[in-house]
Amino acid sequence: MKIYDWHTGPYPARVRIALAEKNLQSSVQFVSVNLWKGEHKTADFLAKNYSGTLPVLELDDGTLLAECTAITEYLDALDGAPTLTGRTPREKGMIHMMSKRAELELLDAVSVYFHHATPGLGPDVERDQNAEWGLRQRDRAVRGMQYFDSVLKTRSFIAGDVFSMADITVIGGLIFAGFLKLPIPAECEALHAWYARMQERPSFRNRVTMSEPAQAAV
Ligand code: GTS
Repeated sequence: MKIYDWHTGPYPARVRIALAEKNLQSSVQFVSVNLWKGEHKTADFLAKNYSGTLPVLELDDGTLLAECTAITEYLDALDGAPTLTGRTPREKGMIHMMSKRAELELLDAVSVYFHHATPGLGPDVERDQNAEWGLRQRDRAVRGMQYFDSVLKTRSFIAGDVFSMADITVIGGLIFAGFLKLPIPAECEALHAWYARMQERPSFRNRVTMSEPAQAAV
């Protein structure tokens, strides 16, 4: 299998963490696509993923899977343990809901802020910015942090009592927020404590060095 990604990217981090949690790193070859040079918007790459985003998983039969959720579900279905997308119908439902909520209320919101209200990937890539929309999404992301803090006051992980894809999606959001110096509000003590625990996981620590990037880290 091949993964087209960018080694420091917050969305690629979601798949890299999933691979590490499942000990599948040696099953994939990483192909670096330089976002800062706009390589994800070339015709060749758009033929792989219509949406022009990373990561993309290419299976040995040539099947192309985009979307972190779809890729994580595919990887999770390859073997049994640990399970990232749920063991029971209830767990599966909760994890999917909370992961989607983490995209809507945090990760995708931070991403819109980056692409619309900051220089983003630079003028050659960011051709359709709307700063007002970006700033609204920044505020939405901060409200999202407060929401996930309230969730973590009631349970150990985002979707229940086990680590799951939903935790990985919130981690992606906080990695992206960290790049942009958008802090977790100080009063969000449960979210701070959970994130400190997440950063201790080997899958978090080793994710960037999982491949040998051809380009310098950004
Ligand atoms: N919904 C997609 C998913 O879940 O995979 C979003 C993927 C996404 O936005 N990826 C970023 C991207 O390609 C990669 S990174 O910013 O995290 O490194 N962004 C480039 C762009 O131009 O939107």
